[in-house]
Amino acid sequence: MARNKITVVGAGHVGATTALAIVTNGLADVVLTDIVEGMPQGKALDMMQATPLIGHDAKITGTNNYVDTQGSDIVVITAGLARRPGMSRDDLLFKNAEIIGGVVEEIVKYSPDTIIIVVTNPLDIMAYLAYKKSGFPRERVLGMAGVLDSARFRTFIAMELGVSVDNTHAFVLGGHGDSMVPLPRYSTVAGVPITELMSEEQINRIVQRTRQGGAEIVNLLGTGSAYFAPAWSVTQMVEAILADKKEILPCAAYLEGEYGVEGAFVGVPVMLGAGGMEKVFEIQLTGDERTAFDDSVAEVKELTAKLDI
Ligand code: TXD
Repeated sequence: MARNKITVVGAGHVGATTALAIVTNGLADVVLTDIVEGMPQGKALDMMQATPLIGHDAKITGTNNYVDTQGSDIVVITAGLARRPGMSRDDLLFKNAEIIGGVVEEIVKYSPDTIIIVVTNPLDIMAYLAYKKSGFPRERVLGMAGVLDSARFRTFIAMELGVSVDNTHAFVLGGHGDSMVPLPRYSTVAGVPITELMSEEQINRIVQRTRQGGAEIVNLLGTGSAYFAPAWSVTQMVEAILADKKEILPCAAYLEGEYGVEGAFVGVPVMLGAGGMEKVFEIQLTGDERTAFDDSVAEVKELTAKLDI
């Protein structure tokens, strides 16, 4: 049986770590591509040499040429710039939009049937751009953010209550970043909502820390942003798709009326299977949750409108 093939575009922190996570979990062969010459080849070779120790026979290829990405089952896009001093959020938006536009064109040429998972920030807008540029049905374009935000929330719940992360489940909606909407009422420990296990003060504190999860790490690192948890988050989505798990995970998806949203990428729970985003899973929101969600959607739409797509 032929092994699955996954391309990771951008061999930087998140891209290379994602490649390693995919191989570590024995999910697929990986093609790692970047504009920098030699670097993806070097990282791929280093990872190949780890496979005897990892115990999986994956083939990892580093390249600067999209020909090598041909026929990928899934393409993960992590290419882009991080914000530098003096660069506004809008500067970053336009620069990364240019990069994603070019990448998607190449991807579509060599893998017309692939499923795209966008990681590059600003996430919801880059996912929207990839969707429009690719011309793919919405099932085959997803953004990764909610799995990471939920993992952060789960970690903080486990730390706060001193329980296993295995017992935690977290629900996060909305756009990626400050406007995300963690839902404590649907976040549980061994099936019990955290609203029954923690005080309001405790919940507010960890909700706030989850919202600021990315920034907290950026500040500590000094340069660059988080990549271990992001890489494993992508890998969970990859696994759900390859194994046709029908797993419900929070992802950025293109909404066509669900949650009252028409024509925008927003983080919602979706069912992931062999077809990609097979279904949007709708849940009832209370008044406050609805308002927070709508604010988040408005923020995403405002930023999307700045791009002439
Ligand atoms: O939750 C999430 N979605 C995120 C998003 C979590 C973590 C990181 N998030 C975003 O992912 C972050 O804000 C960035 O926009 C991307 C990638 O983050 P990473 O930390 O991996 O950045 P690096 O290390 O700078 O790597 C980016 C690589 C680098 O090697 C560049 O040479 C390459 O992208 N790059 C390109 N590759 C291919 N093609 C083009 N055009 C290109 N341009 C740059």
